[in-house]
Amino acid sequence: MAEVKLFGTWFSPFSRRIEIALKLKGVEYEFIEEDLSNKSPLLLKYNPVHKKIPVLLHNGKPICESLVILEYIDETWEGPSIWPSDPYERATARFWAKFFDEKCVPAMWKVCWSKGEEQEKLKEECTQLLKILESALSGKKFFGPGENIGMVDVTGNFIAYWFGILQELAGLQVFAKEKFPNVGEWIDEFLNCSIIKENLPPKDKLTAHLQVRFQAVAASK
Ligand SMILES: N[C@@H](CCC(=O)N[C@@H](CS)C(=O)NCC(=O)O)C(=O)O
Repeated sequence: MAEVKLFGTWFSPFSRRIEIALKLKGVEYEFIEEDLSNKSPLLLKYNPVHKKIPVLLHNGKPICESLVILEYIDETWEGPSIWPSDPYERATARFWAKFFDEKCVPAMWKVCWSKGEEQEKLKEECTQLLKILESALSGKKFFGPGENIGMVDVTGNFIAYWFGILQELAGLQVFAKEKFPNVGEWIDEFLNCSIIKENLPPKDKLTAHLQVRFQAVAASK
């Protein structure tokens, strides 16, 4: 049987994505929890460029970067396609997944850790990004394909779950359901799916973990 290992951390939205994809495909895997403050020699060996989780190890061969791993999983294992097969829909899905990772995740992460003028700029940037998502989701339950939850939605897990918890801890209200109802609906539908619910870190555990980081940042200032 193929040997599949996933180097990740329980609190990472990036490694959670991979777990969802492996489960959807019915692939058995071993999860190796990394300590990111003391990265293992194996992680550094398998991802010497970025030195980040997740890394998927398939029969001894490493694959890095979550979006690349998600495509690899789809191409390697049979079972339900996790990316659309139609080339145009596939390209559109890649576009949104890239938009989440390159635009939304960095701005939504940074706005919660910044202060003053920098935070005000980031709030405005996040508002513009949310407006884009609001219009992309107009008349749609999920990013899809069709009416169904797909890999684009799964790659939006940070926006749908982590960002809400971070906002609360930072005392911000960049996202509010009243301001962005389509995004709010999408978040509710997303968090209601059983495959998602089963693959999210528990809210109290994640909140406590992030709170320690907030306290450490506050103490260092
Ligand atoms: N672009 C990467 C991002 C992965 C990422 O940021 N991983 C974080 C954990 S959530 C990490 O390993 N950080 C360790 C570090 O930056 O040293 C992907 O999609 O896989």
